[in-house]
Amino acid sequence: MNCRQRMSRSLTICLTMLAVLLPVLLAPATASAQNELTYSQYRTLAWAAHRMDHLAMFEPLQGESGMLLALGERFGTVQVFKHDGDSVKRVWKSIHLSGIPEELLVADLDSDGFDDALLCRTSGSKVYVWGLENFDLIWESLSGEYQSIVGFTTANMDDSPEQEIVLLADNHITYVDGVTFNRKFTTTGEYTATIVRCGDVDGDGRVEIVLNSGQVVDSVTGEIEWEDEPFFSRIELLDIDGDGMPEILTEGEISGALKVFDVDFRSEVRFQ
Ligand SMILES: [Ca+2]
Ligand SMILES: [Ca+2]
Ligand SMILES: [Ca+2]
Ligand SMILES: [Ca+2]
Repeated sequence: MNCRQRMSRSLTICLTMLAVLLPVLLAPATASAQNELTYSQYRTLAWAAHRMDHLAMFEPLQGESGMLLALGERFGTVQVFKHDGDSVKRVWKSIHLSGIPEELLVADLDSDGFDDALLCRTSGSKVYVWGLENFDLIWESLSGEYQSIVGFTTANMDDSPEQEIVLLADNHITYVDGVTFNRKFTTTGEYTATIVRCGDVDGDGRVEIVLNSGQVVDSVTGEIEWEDEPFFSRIELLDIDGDGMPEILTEGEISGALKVFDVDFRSEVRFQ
């Protein structure tokens, strides 16, 4: 065997060893990748979280694998579960709340582009806000402050960059600042809605409040800008035609038709 043949043989041996060792060397990376949710697991979690008021899903803040699911249970606590590809474990449980959790939201209250707060509305007419970092309680509405809170959302309603918590409380719409938690505005008008959503639905640069009772309300004056027949029980805002203005989508809880309203044209979208 000459020198060239020996080098060739050594190279072959090295490549063979590499082929054998490579899977072993890559094993730790493969194991950690298994902790990520599969697409199917993620979709199942997201489906439930988006369909149910008592669930809210959010990403781990430090970029770890998996997803977090907050659940408001009927014995009076909110609990957070960490789901990854091969396990689920509870990472936090609240104190006993005043009333039963009715709706959970995750929000970016300081408007920096990252979710930072978990909010819960309870049957005791209270709202609780916990920071996502450590689940410290950062605000709760005062006991007795509201007789009933039937719906809420978060949106930026005014000139301050932070979001406001928008409450449907005692038949009025109230904004609470998402950073100072001061009450900023309460409408004089009364509304009988159960779902509130906020967005610039007519493209005039000002956010409107959309209620499932069928009213579109100016966010600065609290006056009704436009009103149609009552919407179905559920409403969402989504720009379905890409013109930069969200349409109002409404459907019933169980079955029936979808209606879409374009507030800019003050009419139902006929899809013709
Ligand atoms: Ca934030
Ligand atoms: Ca604001
Ligand atoms: Ca507007
Ligand atoms: Ca649109």
